[in-house]
Amino acid sequence: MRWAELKDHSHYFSHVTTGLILTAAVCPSVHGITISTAVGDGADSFIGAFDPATNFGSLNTLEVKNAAPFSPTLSFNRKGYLRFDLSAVSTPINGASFDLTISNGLGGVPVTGLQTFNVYGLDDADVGEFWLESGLTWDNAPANDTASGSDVLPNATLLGQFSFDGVGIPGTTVGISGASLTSFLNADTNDVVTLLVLRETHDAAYDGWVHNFATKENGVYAAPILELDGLLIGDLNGDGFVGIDDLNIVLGNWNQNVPPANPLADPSGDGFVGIDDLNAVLGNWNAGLPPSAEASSAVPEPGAISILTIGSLILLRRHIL
Ligand SMILES: [Ca+2]
Ligand SMILES: [Ca+2]
Ligand SMILES: [Ca+2]
Ligand SMILES: [Ca+2]
Repeated sequence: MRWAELKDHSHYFSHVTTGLILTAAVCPSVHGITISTAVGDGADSFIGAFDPATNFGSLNTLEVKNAAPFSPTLSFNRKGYLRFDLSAVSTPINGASFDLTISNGLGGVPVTGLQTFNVYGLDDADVGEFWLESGLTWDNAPANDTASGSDVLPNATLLGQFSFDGVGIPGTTVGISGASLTSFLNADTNDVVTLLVLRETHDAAYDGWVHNFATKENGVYAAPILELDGLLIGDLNGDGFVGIDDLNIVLGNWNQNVPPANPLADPSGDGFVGIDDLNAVLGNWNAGLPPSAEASSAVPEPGAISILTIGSLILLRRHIL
């Protein structure tokens, strides 16, 4: 069905109408930890009513559509699903934003006017939280109201909305932020959260526009991200990345009491710089976004590698004991 629809609309691809961004759905200025759907147990996919048993997890866009059905038994509605891994983040966080990038992709008859999208959070500890990126379908997706292109089941909660005009402009960042999103993330208990993206704006044309957002498989536009104003476990110097600088803070104060040792070297807070502090760094090694100016520090220098090896041996020895 997907390809039949594609064929029907192929003549529109050459003259896509782009619209202007109307609302301030553009990514807010939250700084700190950046987590994409490519991290850890993260995942992104969409589900399609036209092919309810098919998985689209490997595609490079998230397709979203809410339109009139083609027939009583056939609709081209689509909903987006995104999961983020929060295991490297220490809660509570102080603020958060969720960002998507509009992408090129499957089109359709262009829509006009304001297009509004709802972002929902799947209940924490829901049985469907660990959906498979290669297995999610319209039929098995958690919280999917299969009778609707714009509704979810009661096990998901509305966290916010974003809007833009018409088909949107590829490369534009859209998303949500605010207290509802922050509270939802702080309430998480198992280090994974799932967000659903549904188009609230209904299209009377069954063959109308399919909105596309970049997934982590997209080579042109950025993957979906959460930007969190909080503490990245192991990021002792607070630069948003767990790397050699943080390791050196621990090793430079190794085996000392605090004070005189640097308090930053004691993330466990027990007043001593030891194995717990080392594990906070090594356990989240490479988490976060490498600071661009010091990108080279993400690659340990020869001298640092030996220090890291020593650290790994200490970690290993502890596991043996
Ligand atoms: Ca994917
Ligand atoms: Ca959760
Ligand atoms: Ca750091
Ligand atoms: Ca300690």
